[in-house]
Amino acid sequence: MESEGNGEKKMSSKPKKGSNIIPLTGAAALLTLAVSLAITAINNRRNSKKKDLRGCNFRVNLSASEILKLADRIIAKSKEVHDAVASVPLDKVTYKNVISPLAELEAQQFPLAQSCVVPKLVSTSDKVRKASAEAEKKIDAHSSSCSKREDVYLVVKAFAAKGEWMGPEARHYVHCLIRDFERNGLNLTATKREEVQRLRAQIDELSFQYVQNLNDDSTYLLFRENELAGVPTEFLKTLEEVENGTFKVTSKSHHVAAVLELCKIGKTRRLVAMAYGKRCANVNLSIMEDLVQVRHKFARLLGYSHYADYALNLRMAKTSSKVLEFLEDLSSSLSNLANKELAVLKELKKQEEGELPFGVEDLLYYVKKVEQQDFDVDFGALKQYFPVNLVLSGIFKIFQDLFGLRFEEIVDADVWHSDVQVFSVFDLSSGELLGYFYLDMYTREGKYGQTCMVSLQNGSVEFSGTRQIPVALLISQLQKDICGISSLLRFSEVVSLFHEFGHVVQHLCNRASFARLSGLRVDPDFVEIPAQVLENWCYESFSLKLISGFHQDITKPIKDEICKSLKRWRYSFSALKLKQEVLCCLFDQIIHSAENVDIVELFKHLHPKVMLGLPMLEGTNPASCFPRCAIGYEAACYSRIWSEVFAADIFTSKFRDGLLNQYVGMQFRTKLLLLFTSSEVLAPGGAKDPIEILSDFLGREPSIQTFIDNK
Ligand SMILES: *[C@@H]1O[C@H](CO)[C@@H](O)[C@H](O)[C@H]1NC(C)=O
Ligand SMILES: *[C@@H]1O[C@H](CO)[C@@H](O)[C@H](O)[C@H]1NC(C)=O
Ligand SMILES: *[C@@H]1O[C@H](CO)[C@@H](O)[C@H](O)[C@H]1NC(C)=O
Ligand SMILES: *[C@@H]1O[C@H](CO)[C@@H](O)[C@H](O)[C@H]1NC(C)=O
Ligand SMILES: CC(=O)N[C@H]1CO[C@H](CO)[C@@H](O)[C@@H]1O
Ligand SMILES: [Zn+2]
Repeated sequence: MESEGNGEKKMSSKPKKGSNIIPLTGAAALLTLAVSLAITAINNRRNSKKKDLRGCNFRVNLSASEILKLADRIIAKSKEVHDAVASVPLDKVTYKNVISPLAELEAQQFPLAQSCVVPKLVSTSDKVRKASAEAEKKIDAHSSSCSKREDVYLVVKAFAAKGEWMGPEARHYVHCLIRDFERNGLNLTATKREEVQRLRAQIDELSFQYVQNLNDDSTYLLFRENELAGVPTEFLKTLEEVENGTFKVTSKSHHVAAVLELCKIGKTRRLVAMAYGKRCANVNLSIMEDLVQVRHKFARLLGYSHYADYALNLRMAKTSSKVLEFLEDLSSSLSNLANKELAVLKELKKQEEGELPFGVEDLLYYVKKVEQQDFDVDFGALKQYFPVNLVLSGIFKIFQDLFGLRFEEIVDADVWHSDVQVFSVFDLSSGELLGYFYLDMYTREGKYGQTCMVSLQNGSVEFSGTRQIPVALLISQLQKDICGISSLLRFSEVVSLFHEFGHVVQHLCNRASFARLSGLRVDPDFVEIPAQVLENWCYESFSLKLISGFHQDITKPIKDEICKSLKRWRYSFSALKLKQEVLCCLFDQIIHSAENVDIVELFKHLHPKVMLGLPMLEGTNPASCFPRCAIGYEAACYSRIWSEVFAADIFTSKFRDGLLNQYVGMQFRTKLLLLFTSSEVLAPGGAKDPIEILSDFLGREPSIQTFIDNK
């Protein structure tokens, strides 16, 4: 075991070679993996002093006091560098005394800051997690104050005005620095800048209040058992029994979903859907109205015509009219199919409930019913085909083959929990070390509850030419093996592992010179595309077989019929589901790009138009309970569908007929994963338009048609 403290550690030489578990699948892979795990275990016991990873500045398993000390050091160093840059006389600015110190500071401090912040997500110690959260607050407050430093802004601006020659990547970096300062109002007069800060604070307060109201919502309805007919008894048992025979159905989404999907009584579904759609109606509608007004004011002060322009300025979609056009195109392209889907549901309702009008409260229930009848996917039984080790080695194989990579486990690396594994990633042909990733797969107490990829270090190149390699961490929530039986993954977990692995590979294949432009900090409309493309491997028989095997006899992969059903299930009623999503995105885009929209009337008007004539449930208004639009995705709700459409186009036209086609994979790796990050894809004037890069890869303009045809 690791002894105490690992504050300053010397760099080790080469990481020790681990066993290469990758190119095998099925039984062989599992065997190799078992061997490799055994080696890990032995090594863990043998090595009392573990090695640091060469070139990785992320520090593992710091104690609470080390974290707080390190945070203070980070802040002091950052202040020192910012002060030095700010003190450069405006007529003496050069790349070397202004830009490189800032770029190198960011690159070097990021892994150290992550060493303080990441323990909040993964540490086993309560004390450490608390210290980590405290450190994060301090570091965030400091970064925020740096992004408002006028003295630094003026120096950077003076440098840009001087026009010293720079490569396209550096020029893009300087452009981003200035843009970020100006998005904070630094090119405005002092009074206006204060106004910007005041409005920013008001926006934060209002959106916080909106979400807080939703979280605090404690409305509920009471139903007798017969009124809840259809919901499973196990679910009923979880409900609070208020008086004898009446059960409390709250407006929490798991309660609502269970009733809307399973309850046979139309009236109950209707009541629940109404209560759900009315949450916080009084207070949040007016908060939303205020929020939109303040956002427009904020954007206008900064020189934008409305908030959507401000938000979209950083994104691939660029303008609100483009987003609206995209959403409207998509909605009308989906109408035929959605109408067919709706007809099926209406017919079923007629059979079950007679001539009652079909309403939005019936959608989930009848969709579920058809899915139960038509698809023989038993998700409980499906798990038996996804033992964790097999899935993992299959994923490794696919990613390595496709992208020309080699993963190698480092068995004696320092980690924060004995379950955590570390891998080196090499370029297959050159043997160059590209980076590392940590896998922290299993749930445990106190660990962060989402599956995600976290960057621990971003790729960059220093002025001196030294390259810093990227390091990633994948956190997931799998159940650990019980009594030596390999844990089994739900299908949704398989898909989400694939997705997050897509982010890991995207991060590691990065060749950016600037930490700020590296990793996943590309255009937010683009960032999900690679991971969404890769999710498709979970629905093709060929690749599904590489990642599956019956747990008691892993030579038996999943059956073809099941693969086919999974694919059909993926697209079942997808046009209707997507229409609902488009509806919300339209609302979000319209209110953030137009003046004085009546948000109550807007939904009433849009609903039947998008949802094939189905009216909104009376008294409800989605605008009062639409958190994405209040915080985080305002004016950008469309982004998820946007990237899905492009992902579908890329997969279908490039990969579907060659799931392990390394030629296409390498093109994908060098063209798309490097978006914005290598001079190859940067035009002389700065960043190339992502649409151009996509068109270049596809050999034509990207289109929504493939996405529609897949349905
Ligand atoms: C149960 O409900 C019935 C009718 O609603 C009522 O008459 C009876 O008193 C209740 N019993 C108890 C123990 O609350
Ligand atoms: C400040 O910068 C923004 C964005 O670069 C620009 O639109 C705006 O016109 C500038 N305002 C002033 C007063 O220069
Ligand atoms: C992490 O550090 C703590 C003490 O700070 C130590 O008890 C623990 O064993 C370390 N964990 C690992 C996996 O090295
Ligand atoms: C490094 O990448 C991460 C994730 O992609 C990003 O959040 C972070 O801001 C980047 N670091 C720097 C210094 O820009
Ligand atoms: C005025 C009003 O309707 N306030 C409500 C806001 O939302 C919370 C949570 O639903 C309710 O508790 C308030 O009554
Ligand atoms: Zn993602």
